[in-house]
Formats: sequence, C-alpha cells, structure tokens
Amino acid sequence: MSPSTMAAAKKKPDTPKGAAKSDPALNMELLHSMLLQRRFEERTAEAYALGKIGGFCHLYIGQEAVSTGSLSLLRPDDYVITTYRDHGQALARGMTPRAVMAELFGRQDGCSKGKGGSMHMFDRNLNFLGGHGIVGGHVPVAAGVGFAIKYRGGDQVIICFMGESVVNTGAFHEALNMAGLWKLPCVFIIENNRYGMGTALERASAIHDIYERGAAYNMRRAQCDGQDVFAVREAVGEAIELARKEQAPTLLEVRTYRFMGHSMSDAVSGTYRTKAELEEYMKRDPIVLLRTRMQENGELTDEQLAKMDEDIKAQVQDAWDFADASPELPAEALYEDVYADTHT
Ligand SMILES: Cc1ncc(C[n+]2csc(CCOP(=O)(O)OP(=O)(O)O)c2C)c(N)n1
Repeated sequence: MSPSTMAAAKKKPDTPKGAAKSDPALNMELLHSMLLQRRFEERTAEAYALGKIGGFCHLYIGQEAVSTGSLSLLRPDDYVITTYRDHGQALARGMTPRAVMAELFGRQDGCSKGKGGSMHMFDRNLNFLGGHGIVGGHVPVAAGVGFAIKYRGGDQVIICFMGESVVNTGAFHEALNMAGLWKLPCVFIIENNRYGMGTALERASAIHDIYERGAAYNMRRAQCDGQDVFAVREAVGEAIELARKEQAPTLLEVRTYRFMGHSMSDAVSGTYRTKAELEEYMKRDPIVLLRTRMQENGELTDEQLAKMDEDIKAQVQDAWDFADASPELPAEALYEDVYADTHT
C-alpha cells in the first residue's frame, strides 16, 4: 500500500457510513447487485479461458460497490456512460445477465448484437450509453449529454465513470472545462483503482488526490471510499442532488482497487504490484464488508446468504446457456447499424 493510500485508509475506518440508519431491504438489494456482478464475472473469466469470449475483456472484480452504490441512486430516465470496464455497471443499471453474456460471447442476442463485445455494452432503453474503448473518449460525450439535458430543460443527470488515467487526457480537460463553464448536470466519477494497466498513479500524475483537479474547472469536488457501498451512495447522492437541482457538475474521486489483472491478458498481480499489496486491499472486499455488516445487524442469516448465492449462480448459468445457444450474426449484418436513420 502506498503512503497516500495508507493515510486514506487510516482516515476511513471499516465501519460503513450510515450504520445508524440501516435499511435492511435496501441492503439486501445492494448485496444482490454486487454479488451478481461478482459471480457473473467469475464465470466470464472461465468462459474467456475456454475460448468462448474473444478480444479484450476487463473484469471489474473488487470495484462493485462503485457501480452498485452509484447506480442504485439513479432514476430510469437518467443517463450512464462508462469505459471498457463495463460489465458490472451494465448489470447494476439493470441489463440482463443474458444480454451481457450473449454480447460477451459475440452472439446476436447480445445487447449490441454481438458486434461490440466486452467493451461495448449498450442499452438505449436503459439510457446506458456504453462501453467505450478509447481512454477518455467518452468524457466529451457525457458533457454533450449534459448539455442536451440542460438545453431541453430536463432534470435528468448523467453519471460518467472513468479510470484515474483518464484525467491525463486532453478530452478530459476539454470536457470538464465545458461542464464547469456551462454548469452541466454531470457527475464525473473517477474510479481510482491505482493503476492504469501497469502504471501506478504516482508515476503518471503530478497530483495524487486527483479530485483536486476539479479546482481547475471551478467544479465541486469530493473524494470517497469506494469499497464501502454506503460511502459511495452518500457521496454520489450529494453529487446527483446538485446536478438535478442546480444543474452543476461534480468531480468525484472514488478510491477503489481491482482484484484482477488489467485485462484477461495479464496476470492477476503482475510485476507492477506486490502480492502483499493485493492481499492487503483484498481484506476490504466490498461484498464482504456489506455482508459482514448485515450479519452483525441481524439483517442476513447464513441461509439467506446461501440462497441468494445459489439463485445468482443459477441465473448466471442460465445466461451462459442462453449465450451459448444464441446464433452468430451472418457476415452481411456487419454493414447494418453503422449509420443512424435520422428520418425515423
Ligand atoms: C487513448 C488511449 N490510449 C491508450 C489506450 C490503451 N489503454 C487501455 S486501458 C488503459 C489504462 C487505463 O487505465 P484507467 O483509466 O486507470 O482505467 P482502469 O483500466 O484502471 O479501469 C490504456 C492505457 C486506450 N485504450 N486509449
């Protein structure tokens, strides 16, 4: 653990925020959402190893409190946009495991008809605007959506997820400058998992508390613990309220950690981090933190947990079977869905 992260960890004890006002039904939903993402991605790794999934594939394991905490607060008419590490967010937004798995398998029942694959989860009905592969490329799109919301007089918000490496791209600077200048209803969430592929934040950024970059854009900024789903909900909730009521953006740095490699092509710990560091962070598994808290509160019995896990595993197996049975698109379909028909 780096000195700065140690300091952050010390400041933030493992007692989740909001413990006094616990809502057992909500907690059950949050746990279900996070566990679904975890079990889904464990099977994704297996499917990848079996050659059922091709191309790039980035797992989200370890970061589930960020997707669940944030997206549990959105309305259906709000918008979400994200990077290539998008399976967890797609599920947390309500995309079915079938649609996500079939997309991963490159089949026609996938959310993008199998043409996008792992990095391009997309669902217009859920206002889930992808799944983007170019680091930082989606941030201007988020600003554009924010502008469109404001221009049309709506009160929706857009949540834009990104990794911490994005803050060093030009697109980030241009988009946040506009969002700050024009007061757009955007919640920019940096999922700071400490590494951009194998490069530690401290080796790539002049500022280590990267939420401070919001100062350059005259934007509200904050930082929170990304392993504690309640801390995420509290921080994102404030940002959403500001965006919805005052149409003002926030830059939120959420400190999290990925438990797996950058993608399926590198080893879990790699040479850029030590096994000891990985083990240290894994002590703060977001699912274990929530589960333990619920068990201590008497909100979750061992039987309930086992049943939830069993049901989720069955749902993921169903998604696998569905994806496996779904056909591939014919080659001619490659030429479809390239341009939008603006006359309909
Ligand atoms: C413009 C651009 N440059 C480089 C890459 C290759 N690349 C893919 S992921 C990645 C690291 C991004 O790290 P971060 O933003 O911290 O997100 P994380 O992968 O940790 O979620 C890089 C450099 C890319 N996809 N796009």
